[in-house]
Amino acid sequence: MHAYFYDNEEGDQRKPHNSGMPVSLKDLNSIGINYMRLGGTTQDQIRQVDELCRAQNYKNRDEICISPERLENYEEKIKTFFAEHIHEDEEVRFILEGTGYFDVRDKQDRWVRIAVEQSDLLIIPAGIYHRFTLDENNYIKAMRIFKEDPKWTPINRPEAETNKYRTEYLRSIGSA
Ligand code: KMT
Ligand code: NI
Repeated sequence: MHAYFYDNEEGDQRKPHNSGMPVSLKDLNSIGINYMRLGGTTQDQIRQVDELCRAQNYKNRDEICISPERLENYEEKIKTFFAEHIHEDEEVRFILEGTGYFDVRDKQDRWVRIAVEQSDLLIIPAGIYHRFTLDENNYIKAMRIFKEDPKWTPINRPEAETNKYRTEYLRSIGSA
């Protein structure tokens, strides 16, 4: 995982868009993002995921493979993933293969780009504005982990502005 401020240049979302200004894990933690890199073999990693799910009471999981060949309605889904949105539950992702970018808004509403790869486990809190894109490798396989039944529905900006999970999130990071 590495993170940096997005350059906000027009053009292909799959390009790095690296402004050259890094963002630390501590900065990410301060906006409620949790990150772990899991060690060992894939089997060891799955055991660690199981342990996390027990400890945090995450009850469901599935796997998603995103590539032009492997995902149905690819173009449409890619657009949905990249629309700025929140969820009413955490977005927990363990990267099994490939790479991609999660963009999250910081306290000053700047985009922070988080580049993820195999072995990265990212927890995006409920209520934070974010989006996802593949990078130029055009391939990622991730385990999606949910508390209960997946609360799939993305709530896009600006409808999310008055959502209570958004308000609670802002309070949790000391911004409201
Ligand atoms: C989401 O919710 O944005 C996704 O599931 C796609 C990213 S998972 C690598
Ligand atoms: Ni999302």
